[in-house]
Amino acid sequence: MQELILSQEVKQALQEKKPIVALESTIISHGLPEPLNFKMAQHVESIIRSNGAIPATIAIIEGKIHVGLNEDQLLLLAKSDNVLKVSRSDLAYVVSQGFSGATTVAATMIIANKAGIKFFVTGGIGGVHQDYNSSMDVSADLEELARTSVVVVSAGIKSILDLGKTLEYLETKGVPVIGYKTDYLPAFYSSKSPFKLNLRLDTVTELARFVIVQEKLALTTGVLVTNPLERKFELDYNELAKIIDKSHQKAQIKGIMGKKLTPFLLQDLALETKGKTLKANLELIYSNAKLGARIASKYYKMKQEE
Ligand code: PSU
Ligand code: MN
Repeated sequence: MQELILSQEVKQALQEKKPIVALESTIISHGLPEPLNFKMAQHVESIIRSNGAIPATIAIIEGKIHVGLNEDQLLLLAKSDNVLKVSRSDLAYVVSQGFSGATTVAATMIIANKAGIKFFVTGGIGGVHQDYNSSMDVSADLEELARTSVVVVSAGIKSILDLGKTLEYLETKGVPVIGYKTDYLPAFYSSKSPFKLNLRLDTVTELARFVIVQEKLALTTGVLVTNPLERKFELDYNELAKIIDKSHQKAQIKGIMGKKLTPFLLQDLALETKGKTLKANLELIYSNAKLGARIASKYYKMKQEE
């Protein structure tokens, strides 16, 4: 089997059955601008530590799959223009060619699962794109949630996507989508979308218990925990929807699609909102990191007591 390179800290935490939280690297290389991306990458790790877990940022560096990165590696991901965006379909290519790659939610889930890491924190997942009827663009993140047993903590689904179709897809695939302290699907930059969720849990203890039962029932899908951004950092859902429409039109005129679409839209929104989406993006990642680390810690504690 292709070897994973675990950082010393991650190796030890796995041996000692300590809580670990995986982090993706696409948000570093393709989701946020420099130098914010590097600051975020470091700060999110420190939040996970201060909430009782060990962070494991995942990426491919010169063909080697790394779980837990050092500062130089984070810096490379933040600065280099030669880091590919790697989803499930790109993994073997990047590894076999000896390239460097930033992992999406899908690829991070695959690697975390192979490493034995149960929890994963990100900003937002990919989903069904708004132009699905013409493009058939559905993120591989959804299929991965359907088949890989990792708990993903996110701020819901970016409103650059079709939230309704994304929820339907996840439901069809049997992926539980849980609202943490909310009845409505959070929309990434906005704490609330008009889409009602079927599942709501209000405490970290209930979330940890949910994960344990999911495992006992051998339900091998992923779990999506959606954590609304604090109101004081959010952008108005309807106002943002208008800006997103414009960004989509720009993308269409420029012929931007596929892998390039999400990074383009994120960049354009940051520009159009004078950085407000960036501020929101950072805050939601930090809030998710805190929640993810707390669920992981609680889960391990409950397992020990069983
Ligand atoms: N959310 C963000 N920034 C990002 C992404 C999500 O705020 O950069 C990334 C994640 O890595 C996610 C990916 O897995 O976008 C989805 O891309 P695509 O739609 O091409 O599958
Ligand atoms: Mn896509």
